[in-house]
Amino acid sequence: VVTGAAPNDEPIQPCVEIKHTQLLINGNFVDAASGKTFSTLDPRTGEAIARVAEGDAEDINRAVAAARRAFDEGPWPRMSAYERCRVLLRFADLIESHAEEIAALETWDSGKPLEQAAGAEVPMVARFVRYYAGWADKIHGLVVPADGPHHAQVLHEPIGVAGQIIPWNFPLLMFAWKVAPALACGNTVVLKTAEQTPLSALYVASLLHEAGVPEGVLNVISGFGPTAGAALCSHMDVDKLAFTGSTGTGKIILELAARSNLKPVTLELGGKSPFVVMDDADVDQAVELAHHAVFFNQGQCCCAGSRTFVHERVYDEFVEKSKARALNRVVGDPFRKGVEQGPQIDGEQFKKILQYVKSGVDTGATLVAGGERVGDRGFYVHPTDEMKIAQEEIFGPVQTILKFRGVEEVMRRANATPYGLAAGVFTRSLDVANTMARALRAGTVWINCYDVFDAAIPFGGFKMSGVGREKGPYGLRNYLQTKSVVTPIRDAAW
Ligand code: TXE
Repeated sequence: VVTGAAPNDEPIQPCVEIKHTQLLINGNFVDAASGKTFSTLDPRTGEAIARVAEGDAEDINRAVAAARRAFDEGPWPRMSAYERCRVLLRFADLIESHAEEIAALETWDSGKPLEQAAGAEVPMVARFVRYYAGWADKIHGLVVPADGPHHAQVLHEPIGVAGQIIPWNFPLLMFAWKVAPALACGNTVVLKTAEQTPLSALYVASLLHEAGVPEGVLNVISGFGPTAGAALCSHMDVDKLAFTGSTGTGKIILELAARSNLKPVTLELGGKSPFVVMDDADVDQAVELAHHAVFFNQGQCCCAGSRTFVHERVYDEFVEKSKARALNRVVGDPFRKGVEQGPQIDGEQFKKILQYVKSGVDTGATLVAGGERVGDRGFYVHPTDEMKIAQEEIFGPVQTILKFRGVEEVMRRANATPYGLAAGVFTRSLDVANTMARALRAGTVWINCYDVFDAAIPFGGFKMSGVGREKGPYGLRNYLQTKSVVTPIRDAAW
């Protein structure tokens, strides 16, 4: 493995000031009602970056009350859609003008390479906010040609107070995916960040206020899942829930919603996505793409192409080249230039990944590269290539390369998982590409590409990878209620 900067070197000191560590409730940064705080850790060292207010049920109550007021009485749902659009556009401008600070905070808190945070995530966040800003004044209802003399209209209204819970792998992007469509539709929001990565959301939420969002429209609570998260899901005054995270927690959330007020829930959950390489593919290109599909973001992507299926005719060449590519991967301090892979998010994920690698070897897989810790502090893992039929989400830099013989076989095996978030197909044959695109049970099928994200393309899972779709016009549906209004037409001339 190439260590761009040995993880044992002194970590680079980030050039960013941590301005916000309190909860954001009703437009003000405040302490938790209990006064409690928790440490957010630097994944490079495992040491605390800052103490952050620890919200729990009482803070959720305060935040939901503020969001309720802002929805029921405030100007936000009633103000002109064009005004809402302009607030969101100003927000996107502010994100861009503070891009360096935002990217540095994100890297510090999550361990992702700064070049990726600054070059990809922050620009995507601004683009995403602008996409939904553009929708704000284009949400139209319908007029229905009903039988009889009736004027029937369908109104699309905001749903109310949205509770949103996000994970730690893309803290900023997940903030944008959740908050932008909700606000564009005129809803108010209580968002709970992941306990591992509270910092960037608090910072960008302050920019949204600078952009002119009214108080109480966006409330941000840092805290833990079973306390703050569960309280949000169970709250009787929350009208809708949106969650990104593990399938296990998704099930709990659905249950809490059902047991309280049956609020609708959208879920974006885990995956075990197949990446299929046919024998007509350009092997070098396929190796590179498959490498990125699984190793991007330290392997911590819900749609990671973590089961690489390779046709038997090119299998040996593919494994050799993938091994070389994994060994060339630059692991090191994510603040250093040229580093491709930083540390895993925390000790728990780090241990889980190494245990999966061990269990692969114990059950007969061949470990061809990596598979152990890099350095002796922080949560760095050697990029790993392994051959093993795997079913569970590893969420780390571990590539599992499986051999297949034919199209029918690989389609069956690719679909043989409880998940269905994404899939990749690498082939020169249009027929194979078309057949596979229809046969694969996944919310997104990338053909001869992977991880292409665009604000306008819907994203979400089949099977246990989720419920509903985010992004594009589909993402608006999650935040709108449908109301039919029927009026008789008296003395109709027709
Ligand atoms: O996830 P959780 P964790 C997968 C990945 C990873 C595993 C565990 O496989 O290894 O999940 O990660 C909040 N009520 N993904 O434990 O628990 C929690 O505070 C309400 C895939 O971090 O799902 C955080 O804000 N909320 C994934 C959020 O849920 C609760 C991204 C996600 O945490 C809660 C992350 C509860 N009872 C992990 N318990 C993806 N789809 O991208 C926890 N939370």
